[in-house]
Amino acid sequence: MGGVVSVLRDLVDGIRSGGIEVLDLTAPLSDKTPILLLPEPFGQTVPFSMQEISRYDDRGPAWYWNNFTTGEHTGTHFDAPVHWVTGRDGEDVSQVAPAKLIAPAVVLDFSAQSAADPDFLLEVDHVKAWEAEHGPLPDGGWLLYRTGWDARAHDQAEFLNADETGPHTPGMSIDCARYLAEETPITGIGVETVGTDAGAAHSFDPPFPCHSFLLGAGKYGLTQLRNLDRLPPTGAVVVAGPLPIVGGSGSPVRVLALVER
Ligand code: 23J
Ligand code: MN
Repeated sequence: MGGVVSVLRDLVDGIRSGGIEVLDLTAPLSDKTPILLLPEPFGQTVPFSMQEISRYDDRGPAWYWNNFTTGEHTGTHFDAPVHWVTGRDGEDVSQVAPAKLIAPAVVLDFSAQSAADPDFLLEVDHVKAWEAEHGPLPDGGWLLYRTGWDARAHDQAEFLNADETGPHTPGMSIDCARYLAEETPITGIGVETVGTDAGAAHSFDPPFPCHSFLLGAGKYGLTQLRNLDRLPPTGAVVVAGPLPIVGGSGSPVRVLALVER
């Protein structure tokens, strides 16, 4: 018990002194936040929006407040297992254990490859080569996949990068998704793009393999992260707080990273 108290004291002291930096991996949420567009005939999510209730006026002289409208899968958000048919008997977003929301994270940087090829796919061999250099993927931790795509998040068209053949954004191969889901101890994967799957993944077999395999294995997804370039390859701790929407398939999430300086 004493030991636990001193670890927590060291943590808060470290944060206050700057020895531990707190980074925000969350994109700001507004009506400009890019959203996923699915091809016909699928249903669509809606953009984030706010409706003012009162602002120090007749409707409420001393208070300002809003209602807001959002999809569960808007902006920086959390995918729960029940989001996908393969995880339909799994957890909804309110059922994710709080202890799983604080976890180690590693960062795999493929921003150069993604800049050269917007359809770049992470492969099993890329992950194994990274592990040979940095050690095993963290048990119960996040694999954060850096692609540089956060630099496009100010503009829906640049972010989705779609042409007549559909969206072109980096992701991972079918085999890599299966490998991460079934052969590694990670709790989930985090990406900078609008979803965890590649833009072209609608035509993969199975479609959207990252969703299919990871969520089917009871793992999680985090999307539209930023500031991954400020994280070390290993050693960061991520705190991710989705709203406990009862029965929800996901939620906008604030994602913070703790990094020792
Ligand atoms: C529904 C269908 C396909 C996809 C998605 C949602 C997401 O990316 C998401 O936000 O989970 S690819
Ligand atoms: Mn999602």
